[in-house]
Amino acid sequence: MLKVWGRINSVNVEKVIWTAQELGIPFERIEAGGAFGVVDTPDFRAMNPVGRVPVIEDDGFVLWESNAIVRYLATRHGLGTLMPSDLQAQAEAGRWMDFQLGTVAAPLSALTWGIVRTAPDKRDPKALAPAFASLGAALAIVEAALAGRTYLVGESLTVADIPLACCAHRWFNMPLEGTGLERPDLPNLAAWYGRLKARPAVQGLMPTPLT
Ligand SMILES: N[C@@H](CCC(=O)N[C@@H](CS)C(=O)NCC(=O)O)C(=O)O
Repeated sequence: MLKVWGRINSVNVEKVIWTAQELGIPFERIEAGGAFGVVDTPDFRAMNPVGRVPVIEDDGFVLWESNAIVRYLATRHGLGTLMPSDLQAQAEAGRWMDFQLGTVAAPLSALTWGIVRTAPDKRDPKALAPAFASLGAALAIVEAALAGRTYLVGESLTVADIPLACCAHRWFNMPLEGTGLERPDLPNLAAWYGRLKARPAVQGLMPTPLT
């Protein structure tokens, strides 16, 4: 059976669990990372020298890097559905996944640590403002791409949507009260996030409040 190492409050682990659930793949999740530790053990480092979650093991095949895992699972179990079979649609989906990792992930991580994982009286909104602006600007690009569309690529859910929707969950649920930071209005993004979050495969995942 597919094994997934990683704590469930990691955005990168969520992508993988959502993908597995969307594809109906049975899996076992093993707690690792954060308060669970494990990531610095020799056994874990032998699987992932970076010491990060998620990691999967599938029929003896070990893989780390969340978006690579999402692509692998979708290609193995969902070619023509979650992974588009058309080469150009596949490239577009890959582009959105790279955009998530290359442009969205860093400011989101700064805000997760600076807001979600920092007590309200210790937050420094001034220091967080650049990350907040960068994330808002990146998500405004997704907002524009979603105009008149239900999904980012094609007419159904693909691997393009999952990583960015996991990030959108954090964006929309980050507690901003008392920080003076204000989310720009992104109605297409909000509607898309709402549709995706209602999918059966997402139920129980991505809880609020964020941790
Ligand atoms: N680019 C990597 C990033 C992995 C990563 O930074 N994972 C975080 C959790 S989101 C982690 O393992 N942090 C250390 C820990 O949880 O102990 C991926 O997408 O898989």
